[in-house]
Amino acid sequence: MQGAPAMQRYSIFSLLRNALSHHERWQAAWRSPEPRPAYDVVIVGGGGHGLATAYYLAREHGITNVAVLEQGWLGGGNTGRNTTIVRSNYLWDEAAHLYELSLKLWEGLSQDINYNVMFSQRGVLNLGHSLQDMRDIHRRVNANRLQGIDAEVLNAAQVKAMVPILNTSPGARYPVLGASLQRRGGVARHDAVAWGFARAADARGVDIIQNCAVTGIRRENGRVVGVETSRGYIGAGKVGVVAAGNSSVLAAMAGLRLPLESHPLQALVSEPMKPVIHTVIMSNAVHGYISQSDKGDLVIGAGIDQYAGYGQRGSFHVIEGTLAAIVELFPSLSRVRMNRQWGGIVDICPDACPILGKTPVRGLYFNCGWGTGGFKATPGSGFVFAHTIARDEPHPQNAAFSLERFTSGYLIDEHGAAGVAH
Ligand code: FAD
Ligand code: PYC
Repeated sequence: MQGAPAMQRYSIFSLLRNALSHHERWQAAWRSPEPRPAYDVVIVGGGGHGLATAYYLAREHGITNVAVLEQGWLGGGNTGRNTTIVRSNYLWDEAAHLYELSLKLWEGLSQDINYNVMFSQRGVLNLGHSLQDMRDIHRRVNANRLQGIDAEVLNAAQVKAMVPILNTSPGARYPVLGASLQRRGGVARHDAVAWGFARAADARGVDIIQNCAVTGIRRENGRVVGVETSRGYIGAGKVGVVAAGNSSVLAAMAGLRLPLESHPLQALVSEPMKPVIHTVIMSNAVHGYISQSDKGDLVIGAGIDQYAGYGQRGSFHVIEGTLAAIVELFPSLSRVRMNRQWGGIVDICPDACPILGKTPVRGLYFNCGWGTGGFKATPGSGFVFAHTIARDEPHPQNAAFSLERFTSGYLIDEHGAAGVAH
């Protein structure tokens, strides 16, 4: 200890003090205020997207009379249930630019919100198992390069060099012919994203109110005027709904129908192991993907359960199919034990792209339909949604993702890039 720098001494003492306490001296990261009678903007949903929206409303537009209403606890929805993959390698310009805006924000996020979100750019591989997979990979990599997004095609030997435990033998049930690689892709700590945005938004004056379910959306003369909640009525100049798996339920409260289907999507983690996988590996063909957390557990995800529903749990046959595929790809993992499994509800649009914009009700905005892939979009989604709410017009990067595309027919089909889970 002698001669240790002051900062280090402080950290060791505070670590000891907190280890021996019951955390009673910990400073709350955000306030828990009583709801005010009215706000300029009410955000429904305290997941990453809702909290990011509130943060950027305050930071970019100076709108701080804002409440985020969360029915449970922050990040208890899909934000805390996803497998944390971040990438921007989508096919069509509209989607690729939106996700790339987000990826650029991820690259400075920990500094921006002064909270370590553990963003780790360890690369994302999308495996190709057939000639058609490889044609699709080439097409998407070429598109990404034209869009200014980093993308490479790897052959089987290059994939093997990156992931030695992957079975690349030609006799494998799913032979690996190659892969696309986005080196700037990776993973982040999902809870930290919610907590970091919450703390940063709170510091700018946003009220974050947990255990506050929105039960109705009040309208007068075609305009939103407030929300009914489990803690009473709250007036609002504008309302932004960012409720992921519950979007259709919220839309119905405003007399709207959205082109969404809600499905369970599940994931599981293994016991912790020494590092064996240093990148993210996804395989659309086999509906499985895997990465290894810094703690050492294997993080494994599946395709959606095909039935629609609101139960935040999955079914055994999907886990069984996914683990069979993972073991085919990584035979040496066959004896690893799985520790935990969970599910979240994802809202999926017919074109596997989100809805982000205005609704026929004036002052009411929806941000939904991210399906199986919205975690990577968290900062970008919040950034453009805040712009849309503040200015009552879309940001150039979300203009194509309006509700009108389902009547104009200008769909943006990203089923290929949304990939694995579909
Ligand atoms: P949420 O975090 O779900 O936030 C919505 C919030 O709204 C919830 O907290 C909910 O409680 C609240 N709410 C709902 N109704 C009400 C109401 N009436 N009143 C008040 N609050 C309400 N995406 C990726 O990019 N990469 C991945 O690797 C990835 N893996 C995934 C794996 C799984 C198993 C799952 C389920 C999803 C995955 N996703 C992934 C998708 C991603 O998690 C979501 O798209 C994203 O987290 C959505 O964020 P959100 O903030 O909109 O939603
Ligand atoms: O969108 O990259 C993704 C993803 C991976 C797993 C679930 N979603």
